[in-house]
Amino acid sequence: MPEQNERPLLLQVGPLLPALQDALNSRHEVLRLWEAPDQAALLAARGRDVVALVTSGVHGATRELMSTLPGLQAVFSFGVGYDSIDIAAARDLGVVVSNTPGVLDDCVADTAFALLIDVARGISAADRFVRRGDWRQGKFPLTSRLAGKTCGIVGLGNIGKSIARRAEAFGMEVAYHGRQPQPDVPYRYHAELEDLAKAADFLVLSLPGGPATDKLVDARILAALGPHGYLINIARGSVVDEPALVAALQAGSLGGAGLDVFAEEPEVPAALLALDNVVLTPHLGSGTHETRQAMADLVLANVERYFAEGRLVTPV
Ligand code: 8YV
Repeated sequence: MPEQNERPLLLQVGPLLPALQDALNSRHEVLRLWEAPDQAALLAARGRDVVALVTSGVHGATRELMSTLPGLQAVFSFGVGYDSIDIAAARDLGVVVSNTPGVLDDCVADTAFALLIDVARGISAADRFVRRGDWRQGKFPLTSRLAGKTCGIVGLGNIGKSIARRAEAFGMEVAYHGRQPQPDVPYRYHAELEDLAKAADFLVLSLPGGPATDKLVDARILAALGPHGYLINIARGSVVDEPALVAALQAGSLGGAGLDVFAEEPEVPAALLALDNVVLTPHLGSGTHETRQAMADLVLANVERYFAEGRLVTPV
C-alpha cells in the first residue's frame, strides 16, 4: 500500500489532455514541472514530498528525474508505449509504472491503414495534383491495388492484430514477424524480418520502441522490401534507420512510405518533404477525442486505484 497522505503530491512532467489535468488537479496537489522557471529549484524545494509522476510517452521519465524524488512510488503514463520511461531505473528504485494499453488500438490501426491506403493509391499526392490545377493538363498516374497484396506486420500485439483485421477486410494476405510465432493466429509467421520484408508489399511497423528494436528496419530490410514495397510506421521513429530510409526513397529503391513517427520529433528530415510518394503525419496515431479521453480515464483509474488500494489497473 502507498503511504497514506491526505492529498498525495503529484509531479506532472509535461502538458497533458486538459480534461485529465483538471481531473488530477481537483483530487490531488499537482506540481507542473515544465512550467517551472527553475526546475532544479522546484525539485530541491518540493521533490522530497512527491509520491508519483504523471507523464506520457512523449515526456517520459528519466532515471535522473526519478532519482531526485526519494519518496517516489509510482509513475502514471498517458500512452501505451513506454520506451521513454526508464523501466530498469523504476525497478531499481522500487517504483511501479502504469501505461494505457487496449484503449487506443482501433485508432492507431486506423492511422496505419489510412497511411497504407494513402501511399498505395496516392491520395495525398492526388489532392495536391487537383489543388495545383494539374488535372486540366492530364490524368493522375495509375497506382497500386490493395486486394491480393501482402501486408507484413512487424509486432503482432493488440495494435498489430487490429491492423491485421483491417488488412483482411481489404482482401489482403497477412503475414507477420515478432519474437515468437503465435499459435492462435491464422497468419503466416516469418522468423526473420528480412524474409517478411521480401514477402510483403506493405511492411507495417507496430512494435515497441526502445534499445531492443533500435534501427531494426535498416538498409538491408528496406532493400528486401524493394522498389515496389511500401513502409508504414505508426510505432516509433527509433525502429527505423531514418537516413537509410531517406536514401532508399531518394534512390527509388523503395516504393514509398507512410510515416506517423520520426526519430527526432517534431523534426522531420527535410528530404522527405520533397517526395511525393511519402505521406507524413505528426504522431497522431491515437489522436481522436474519444481515444484520448479513454486514455485519460485509464490514467485516472490507475491513479485512483493506486492511492486507494496500492494496485495499478494496467501495470507495465
Ligand atoms: C501518444 C503513443 O501520442 O500511446 C503511445 O505510445 O505514441 C501515443 O498514443 C503518446 O503517448 C503521447 O501522448
